[in-house]
Amino acid sequence: MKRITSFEQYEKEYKQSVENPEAFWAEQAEQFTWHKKWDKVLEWNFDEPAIKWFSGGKLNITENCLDRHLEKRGDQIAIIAEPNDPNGKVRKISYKELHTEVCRFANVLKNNGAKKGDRICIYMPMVPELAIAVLACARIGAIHSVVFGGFSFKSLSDRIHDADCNIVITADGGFRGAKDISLKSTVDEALETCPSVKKVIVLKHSKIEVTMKDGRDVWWNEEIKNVSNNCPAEIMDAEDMLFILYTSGSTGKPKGVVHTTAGYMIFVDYTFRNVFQYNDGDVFWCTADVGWITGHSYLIYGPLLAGATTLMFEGIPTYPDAGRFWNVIDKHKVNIFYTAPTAIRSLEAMGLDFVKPYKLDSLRVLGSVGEPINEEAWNWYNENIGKKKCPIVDTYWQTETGGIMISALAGITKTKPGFATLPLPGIQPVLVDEKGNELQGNGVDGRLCFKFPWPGIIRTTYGDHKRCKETYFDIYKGYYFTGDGSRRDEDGYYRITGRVDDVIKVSGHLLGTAEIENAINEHPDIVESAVVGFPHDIKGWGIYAFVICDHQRTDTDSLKKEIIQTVTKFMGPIAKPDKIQIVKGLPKTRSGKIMRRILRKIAENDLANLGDTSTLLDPSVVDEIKEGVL
Ligand code: 7RM
Repeated sequence: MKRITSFEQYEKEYKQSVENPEAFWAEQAEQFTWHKKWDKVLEWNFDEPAIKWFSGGKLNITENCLDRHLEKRGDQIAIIAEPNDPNGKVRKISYKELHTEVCRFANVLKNNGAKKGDRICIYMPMVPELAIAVLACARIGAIHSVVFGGFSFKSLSDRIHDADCNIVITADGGFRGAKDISLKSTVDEALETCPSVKKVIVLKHSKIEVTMKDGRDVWWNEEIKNVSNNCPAEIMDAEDMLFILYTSGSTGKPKGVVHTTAGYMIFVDYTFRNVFQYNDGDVFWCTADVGWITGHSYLIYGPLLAGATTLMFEGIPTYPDAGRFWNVIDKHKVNIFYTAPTAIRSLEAMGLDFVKPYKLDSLRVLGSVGEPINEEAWNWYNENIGKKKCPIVDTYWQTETGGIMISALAGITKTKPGFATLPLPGIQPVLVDEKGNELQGNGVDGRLCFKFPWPGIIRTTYGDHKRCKETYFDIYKGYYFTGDGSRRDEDGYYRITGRVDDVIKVSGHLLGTAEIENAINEHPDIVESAVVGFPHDIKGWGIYAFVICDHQRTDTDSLKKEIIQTVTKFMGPIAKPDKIQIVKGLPKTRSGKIMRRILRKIAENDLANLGDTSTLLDPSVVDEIKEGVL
């Protein structure tokens, strides 16, 4: 398999990709199975936005993930599934078997009324059937919308509603550490307000009791018995939708990020092979949940397109103890390990005794994703996990970019702790000032944009193209805006400094502060709330909520507990506030806008630098909040 093997080659390829992007990406597209070749590599316009890659081309991504490999590596393991229980049964699924399972489940979907273009919601634990469900949707041209199993019924029903799904695929429940998580009952609750859903297909996986609704709910394990192994792939247009994945925004409800077939495929394949320097036979482990983009691109699609062996782990890093990741790496001889800084920091905090029992000598490459990796965590990862022999790739990208944008190529690009380093071939980053002027040269700080399309770029936000335009393409004319700040240092290396809008990365999960506020406001005694992030040693960012109560409740401890329960119930445990401060008023401008800048400073305990408060409607609220700061 072709890939970049030296820094000189990277520089050459980068130059070619900027001088002639169409020729560059067309060359990457050649290796795939196409039913019809494309007519035009790229048509684009960032104003609308309207972006088409490989238009006229016809293909199915699952033929490229599965059928294409059968001849050469049919018996090679495609998926290793490590269960939550370290003594449980490991499952190893070959490419041949995965192909058969995907075809069979695709037939189950058809038998249950699924058609090309339908939206199908997947709400499952981290088991191979989740990957099978995703691929089976793609096989028949249905659009998958995976919802993270940690989201609660309200987040689930909002997403099902927005995409107007007709089928939900779920399981009775799943295992996470010592806890059993029920999923089907959450689906039942969500579906009370989702009349579009006609069928629910339920995998029997845990021992959790479920109720099945007659005519609507069917068991996966029953349906799969009497179907054929054969399911021809639906032939898709290059720009047909492949999936929707919801991501939080700075306002309102999450947006359904839309990715299409050919561009996404080519981009995740190229970035997977080059960033991780994947060698034939390597075992690759991405610890992200498939409910997030990292799981889509680098647990399922990227590895399978490359014919790799991908590991799927159902459990958590601290069960049965904080050595579990390292245990799994030794057990399955993992060569490339890809995780998030928050996981590294939390395991570092548990101490080296959990690392020492393990050899970790199969490891060759380490990856990081999701948030800036601080120098201390980088060094700990390098010394104790990589034994100073494994290059660390700090990969910067987003749900909207489909795949990795700025990253070292393992062992090829010289790394620097805290820096994502350089753009991949085909990627043209720019930094702009607040007015949108491009900053030239090195040694500059600005807002990170991209000025030219790449094949994995977001095409639209489902059902609301205007929102896509306004969020990403209108803020700085002619550019795609990421929402992140970044430095470009003297060497031209990029260091991402974090979000410049009202979303926060909490333990690697992107959350909108407005979404959390809405969940808090579901509590009957809360009139208004304002949520901001504050720096947190392990989570990266913690959640600080300022809340106004509609009558004086003296039992503040129980009120705070109730608020946490409310957020867990409506959004999910990942959005639980770390700190809740009950206040009488919020700092608002005369036009009624909450001045979050001030609240952020208070939450960070930087009380001396609140800045100008004279434009506030009532500056005295700030003193009251300052006094009660937690
Ligand atoms: C892949 C993913 C996107 C946001 C993005 C950044 C932050 C991601 C890095 C990073 C610094 C990194 N998708 N981010 N990777 N910040 N260094 N290597 O995380 O849609 O969930 O989040 O994550 O703020 O805009 S995401």
